[in-house]
Amino acid sequence: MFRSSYILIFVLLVGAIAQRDKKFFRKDFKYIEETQSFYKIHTIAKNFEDANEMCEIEGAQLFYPNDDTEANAVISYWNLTQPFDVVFIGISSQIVNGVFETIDNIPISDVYNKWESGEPNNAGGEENCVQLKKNGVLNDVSCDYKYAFICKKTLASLQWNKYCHMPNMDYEYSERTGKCYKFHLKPANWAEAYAKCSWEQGYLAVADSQTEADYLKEITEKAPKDNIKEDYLSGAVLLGFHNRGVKLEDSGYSTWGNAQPDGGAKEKCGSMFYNGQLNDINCDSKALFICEHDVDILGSLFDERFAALETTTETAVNV
Ligand SMILES: [Ca+2]
Ligand SMILES: [Ca+2]
Ligand SMILES: [Ca+2]
Repeated sequence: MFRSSYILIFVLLVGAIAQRDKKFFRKDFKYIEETQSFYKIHTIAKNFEDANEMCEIEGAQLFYPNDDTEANAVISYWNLTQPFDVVFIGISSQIVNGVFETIDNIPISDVYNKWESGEPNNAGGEENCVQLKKNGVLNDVSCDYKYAFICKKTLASLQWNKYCHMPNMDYEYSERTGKCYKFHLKPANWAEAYAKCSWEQGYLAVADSQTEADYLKEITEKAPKDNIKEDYLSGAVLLGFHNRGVKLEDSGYSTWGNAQPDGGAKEKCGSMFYNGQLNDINCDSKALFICEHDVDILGSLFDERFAALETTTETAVNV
């Protein structure tokens, strides 16, 4: 004998992708169709070297205009959004004095090179960097001055880390923890490490469980630490717990190393010995560090890059 019954079937339809639109790099970068590139205007003034480094950390490059079209497109975006009149651009004559080339070694004559009248004048004999003014002209200035700047990423150079749901291929997905990580081999102090992780769209790693602590220990062991030339404190990697940050008791893992914490007021920042046990560390100590990135499952379904349509259908079926 059959009995009628109602069974609820939940159907999750994922992947009904209407239109793929891969024009997404990072939320803080604006895509300009005309130049097929993404831009971010940095409003905090930096010297040339630091501006360059900031763009690299963001996975981009210090902007310079390739041609009139790009100069016009970017300047009009800049005009709409920011009040300042000059930005540093990715052109300098630091290698050979007086010979200007782009940060990717293209002679200035092959890109946008509208100098202001009377420029470049190499005033004081030390103007090796270039600023772009809002009216579209270039002027050589000292590389030590600080200006706002613009980072650029071309659509053609964009690589998408589909496991980590981010444009940074250096992050590796761990199946055990469901998170992504990057081991940094350039030593930094805690505040620098914290900032670098966040500029990369991650955060200074925190071990939330024994499983994650074991994983962090493993990647620390495997990291090619032998070739680092800079001075740094070896033996511990910086982690994101801190007297003002994530409380250890809330993190799910709090196995201290032998006799730790032992630094009191002198060691207010978090680290992990290479053996996986925690250690308080001086916030000024330079050490290696690990950034962590959450893979947002929901975000992956509603991937901003693909405008995926997701439909949850609840159907009652009479059998
Ligand atoms: Ca000048
Ligand atoms: Ca974690
Ligand atoms: Ca300590």
